[in-house]
Amino acid sequence: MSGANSPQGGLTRRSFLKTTAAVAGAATVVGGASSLTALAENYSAGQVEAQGEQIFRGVCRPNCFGFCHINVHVRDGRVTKTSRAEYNEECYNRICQRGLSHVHRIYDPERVQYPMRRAEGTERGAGEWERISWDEALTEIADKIKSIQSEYGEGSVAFLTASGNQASGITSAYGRLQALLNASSIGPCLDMGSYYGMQAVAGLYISPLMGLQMWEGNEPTDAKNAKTIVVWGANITDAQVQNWHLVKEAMQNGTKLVVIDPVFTQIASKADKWIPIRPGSDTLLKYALMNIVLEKEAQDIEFLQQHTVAPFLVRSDTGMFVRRSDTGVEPTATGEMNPTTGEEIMLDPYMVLVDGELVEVTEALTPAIEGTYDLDGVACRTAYELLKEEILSHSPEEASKLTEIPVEDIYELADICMDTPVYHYEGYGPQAYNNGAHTTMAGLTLCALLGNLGKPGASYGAFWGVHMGLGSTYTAPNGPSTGFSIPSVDLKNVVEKGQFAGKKADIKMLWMYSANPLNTHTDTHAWTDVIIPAMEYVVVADSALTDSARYADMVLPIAQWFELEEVANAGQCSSLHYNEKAIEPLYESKPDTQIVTELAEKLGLGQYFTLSNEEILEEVYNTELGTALGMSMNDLREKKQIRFIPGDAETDPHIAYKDGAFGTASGRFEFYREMPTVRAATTKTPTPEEIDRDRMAHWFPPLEAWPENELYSKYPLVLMSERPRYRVHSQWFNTPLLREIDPEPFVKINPVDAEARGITDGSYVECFNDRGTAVAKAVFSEAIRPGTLLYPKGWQLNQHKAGGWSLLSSTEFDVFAVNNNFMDVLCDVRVWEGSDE
Ligand SMILES: Nc1nc2c(c(=O)[nH]1)N[C@H]1C(S)=C(S)[C@@H](COP(=O)(O)OP(=O)(O)OC[C@H]3O[C@@H](n4cnc5c(=O)[nH]c(N)nc54)[C@H](O)[C@@H]3O)O[C@H]1N2
Ligand SMILES: Nc1nc2c(c(=O)[nH]1)N[C@H]1C(S)=C(S)[C@@H](COP(=O)(O)OP(=O)(O)OC[C@H]3O[C@@H](n4cnc5c(=O)[nH]c(N)nc54)[C@H](O)[C@@H]3O)O[C@H]1N2
Ligand code: SF4
Ligand SMILES: [Mo]
Repeated sequence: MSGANSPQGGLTRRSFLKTTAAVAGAATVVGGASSLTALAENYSAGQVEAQGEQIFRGVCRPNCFGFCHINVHVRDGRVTKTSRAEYNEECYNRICQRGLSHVHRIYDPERVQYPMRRAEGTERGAGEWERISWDEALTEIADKIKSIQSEYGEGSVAFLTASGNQASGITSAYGRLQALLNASSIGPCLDMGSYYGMQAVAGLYISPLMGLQMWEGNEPTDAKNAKTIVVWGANITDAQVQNWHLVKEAMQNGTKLVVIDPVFTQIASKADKWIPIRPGSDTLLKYALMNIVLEKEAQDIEFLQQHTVAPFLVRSDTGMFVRRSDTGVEPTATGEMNPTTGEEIMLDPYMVLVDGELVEVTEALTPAIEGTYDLDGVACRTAYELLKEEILSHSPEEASKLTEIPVEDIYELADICMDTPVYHYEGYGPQAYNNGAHTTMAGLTLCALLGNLGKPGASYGAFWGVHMGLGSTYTAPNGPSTGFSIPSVDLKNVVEKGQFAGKKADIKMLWMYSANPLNTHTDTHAWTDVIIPAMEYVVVADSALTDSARYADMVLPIAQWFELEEVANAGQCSSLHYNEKAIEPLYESKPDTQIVTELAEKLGLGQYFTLSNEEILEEVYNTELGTALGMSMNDLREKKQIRFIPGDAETDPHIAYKDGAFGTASGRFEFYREMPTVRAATTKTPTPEEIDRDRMAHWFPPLEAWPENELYSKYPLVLMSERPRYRVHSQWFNTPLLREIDPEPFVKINPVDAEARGITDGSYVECFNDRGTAVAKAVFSEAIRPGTLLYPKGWQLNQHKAGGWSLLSSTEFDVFAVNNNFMDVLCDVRVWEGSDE
């Protein structure tokens, strides 16, 4: 049996060895590094229109951060190939093997071609489908929405999305429908450890062009201005390929590269120094580095005084900063209104110490960063004193024991960090543990201590922006939805409790689009055993029969990226990217915008959905603001790529926190926070201890993946994932060309761990814990430290011989960051006893 319904999802084992070799070679070509010039020159020959061919501008838009501009070559209404198109900023020209294999994805015989309903009398997930017409499908969905809403309330219908396609048309159309229905939304909890950690201490940057740097750091084109690039758990050569040439070019100019990663990754192999670290322990290493900074008196006093909360006094009774009102002077009115609360802004300045006296911060040129003050019997200390105490409690020797990094290496790394400017490139590995937000907070704090922020070459973080829109009311014509906003990692709890935000919450219908949570979110069992069974109806709109689609009652075929006009609005480069329609939607597929429009008609909301896909984009971009900022649809159609942050990648790269300006309440770097607030409301409430803990970066072990954990004696291996070159998350999972090179799931294991368990290289093994199992081929690798396993992520369940990777992780989450703990997982591995075929 082959095709979408085969038990192994059409996984091919044919081996066209010749093709494989050729493609594997091409797979390493990314970007415009100078040593690849010869290849790049040959390659450009294929980027022009051949006779009888038309080229359309496409944008490849999975969330790999790349958003590569692509020439979509079309002949007789069919895409014949894809090639690299030019960015306006040349240094961002790039394409990868996935971008080159679109033809195989578009015409994948297993693509969902028509609406499919779960066959009557079969279980969800059984894989039996009945082809139906669009009219039948949308009538059924509309009836379900109406009946479920009337029985359980409007918020019982929920839409769930993730990062499958971050673009304006699709988001606007679903947003509008959701708002009009007062439906609930289930939001992604992906990479939120670092996002939360960054905004906790440094605030958010919103550019005058309406760009929001969700992950902030200097633009990677600035890395060349650093003496050293220190990579904290980023797999740049594989997961952020578009930036590798920037790192390499910096190295060719003399910048050094240090990589801190438990795994000897490809980029680690290119580094001047690789520092293997025990998973989940980065915060401790950062504190040890800060300890050495203090020992060597290398802290930047002026930066601390002027740009951080170091001189602010903290009250020992409330934990709040001392303000002028604490001295009995009433706050004064400013006459200005707070745009969010509508209340008048009152002036109540922070107080600092100068010569032992309390002074308003604006009056103090050089406030003391050390010192105490007795405020009518309440002891107060500067925030810097609190930080210092925390730093001094973590010696390099203690950190060395727990991180398993030799103490000399910690000292050497401290020297590197002190020799500024240093470009700290943070990836998403360290934050994928329950303590992840604190590694980001600690990394930024280390840099603030050294004044290594806000200048060329001096940075800590990542670089990823999203455009916030141009004042269009399209997504909420009658105001925002009154439904619930539930973080996906908490959905299981909400379903079990039937409560959210102090109200009854009966989520009974789920519509998933641009998301595959049964695969890409933690704890598949939470979905298959709790969430999905609690639903009366499940819809998935996708072009592939994913794990999530397989558990749906109705699967809707969507038009793929080059089959409609769109504007991609997120990612690295912080630009809007214009995607032209190259071909008609294949088979019976429709753009999401059209699906929403046709459904709205059946729901009696037709008067709100009179615009075509193109007109929706015009409505969203042709606002007064859009025209004023040069971001109208005309601008986009003409320019193709428009930055939504000021500057120029090559000549004027974005500098985060420029000149020490931070987006926090105080405008300073807040290594100490008065009142930590959660990123998103959940069914959990922070305890007083957790609030106290989150005021500053703190070291505490991962929830599970740590030797002290009681599970450790039973499950001694930390289960980590990597981003494979052949998929972005679960996308391209079935693309025949890529399956030739990467045919089936495998797991990398250190030979020491394998031999102790009688496992041989290339044999099938079962990774397991109390939550679930995954069977994959063992690949011996000295690059994996003993005590860990590493699997390339994104295979669908039915592509494994048994089980699946996300069955092993849990939906536990940190109450503040509300993040998926992808790597905070313990397991063990054994020889698989199942049959080979
Ligand atoms: N091909 C491909 N590219 C992708 C994606 C994809 O699925 N496929 N996904 C995209 C997305 S959404 C994201 S968020 C990015 C992520 O991009 P990256 O952050 O570059 O990649 P990750 O695989 O998340 O992890 C980075 C590294 O962290 C290491 N690591 C794990 N635990 C720790 C730890 O405790 N400390 C330290 N220091 N390192 C640790 C891992 O070994 C890994 O090498 O990749 C994007 N790019
Ligand atoms: N084990 C492990 N799992 C992880 C991670 C990890 O490090 N380890 N990383 C996580 C991270 S950081 C991320 S960002 C997530 C991503 O998680 P997801 O966003 O769920 O992953 P994708 O597979 O990229 O996309 C989901 C689906 O969107 C569909 N899609 C694409 N375009 C469109 C469209 O235009 N319309 C509709 N309706 N659907 C579309 C795709 O076909 C795909 O099936 O994965 C996470 N999963
Ligand atoms: S998958 Fe990512 S890196 Fe590859 S071509 Fe597409 S956008 Fe670019
Ligand atoms: Mo991500």
